[in-house]
Amino acid sequence: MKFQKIEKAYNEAVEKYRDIGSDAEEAVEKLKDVSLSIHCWQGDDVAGFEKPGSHLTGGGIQVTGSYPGRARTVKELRQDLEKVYSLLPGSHRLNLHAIYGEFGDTFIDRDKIEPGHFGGWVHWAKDKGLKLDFNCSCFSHPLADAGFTLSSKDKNIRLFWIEHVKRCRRIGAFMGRELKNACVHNIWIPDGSKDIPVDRKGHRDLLKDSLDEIFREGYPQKELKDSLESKLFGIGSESYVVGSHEFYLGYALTKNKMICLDTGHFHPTENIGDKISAVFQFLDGLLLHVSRGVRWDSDHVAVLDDSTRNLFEEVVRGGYLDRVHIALDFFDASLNRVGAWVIGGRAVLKAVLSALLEPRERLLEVENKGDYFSRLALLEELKTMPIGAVWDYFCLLMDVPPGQEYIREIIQYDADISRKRD
Ligand code: RNT
Ligand code: ZN
Repeated sequence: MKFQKIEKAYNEAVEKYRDIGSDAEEAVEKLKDVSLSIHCWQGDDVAGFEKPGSHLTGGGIQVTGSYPGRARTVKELRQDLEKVYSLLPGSHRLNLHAIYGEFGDTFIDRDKIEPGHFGGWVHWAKDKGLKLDFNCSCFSHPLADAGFTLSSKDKNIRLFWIEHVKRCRRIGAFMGRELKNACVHNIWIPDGSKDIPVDRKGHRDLLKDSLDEIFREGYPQKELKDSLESKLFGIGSESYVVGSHEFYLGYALTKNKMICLDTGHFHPTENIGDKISAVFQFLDGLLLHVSRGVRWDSDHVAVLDDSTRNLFEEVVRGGYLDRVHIALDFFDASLNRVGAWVIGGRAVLKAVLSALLEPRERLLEVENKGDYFSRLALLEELKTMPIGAVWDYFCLLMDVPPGQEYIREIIQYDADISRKRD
């Protein structure tokens, strides 16, 4: 019965989209191939498993909220992730940070981690049919406390982090090899300063040298893809960030790497969507960290807002879906964490669907004719088209709850699992 209702609404929606010039059936087919890299760190407030029970943050990464039920062990995190995947239509990836290894009872410092510490994740991923992405963790560590890691003027600190990142790339390549699917390894460092520095150049010289050293080790593209994430400012690095957008864009272009555009890492009025067709003139691949900055890089849960929609409109309009790696990057501890993941993941998929439902040729035609009235009118009409009916049908096809049904499931999970943890 439910299926029939959804199918009926979908068929009507297909008609309506056809009338406006879009192919909803094709949009559904294309959405099936869109894979999100789900960030492990939403489940435990970026704490990781280095030291059991530890709850460290640093490097400007700020988690606020005290909702009960944070995942405290690898087992709990996997349990939460399984719930998340069961509520996201399509087949998705897992994005791990280096601090999420299985280190046993002994403390393994970051310059000592090995592929073996991630063997359990690889095993689990194989079992669940997931692919993996990876990140070095250059924060929440005593050697990051002074504010500089790969660009530190202290040679020992720098060497420590270089070793860490080298090992992380090795681990990423191991994941890519094992899962027969390239692992995206992303580097984000918190380096910068609170107050006005006089040697901006010095740290950037060092960062460039550190990266050159890190990338001396080459891996086949089918195992590992490297990405570099810039930032405008952070808490404690308000006046200067070593790894700025210009720095990494330049580095990526000259060394054939990807950049990562985190939607919270630019001036609040900057349009991230606008950057897509600019950087793709010169880059082969791009990583996106979809987040929601509220007044600052606050890492709120992604929602279907104008900027997220515009971002994916630009990805789809440019024909770049095959060249972008879409990852989520938010962490909110003020609501059920599994629910937050699901809201964000579903919102991003809806944003992609919404972009796929645009009557591209018609829009282009009126724009090329200079008929800006029709262009604006069509864009307005699209906002009230029945995307929800197409979304529900897609969920049903992919065997996940359509519409609001996941809310009940999250509330149940909250009562049965999350709230029983603390
Ligand atoms: C920090 C960056 C970075 C982190 C994660 C944990 O501002 O966005 O991507 O959020 O790597
Ligand atoms: Zn990010």
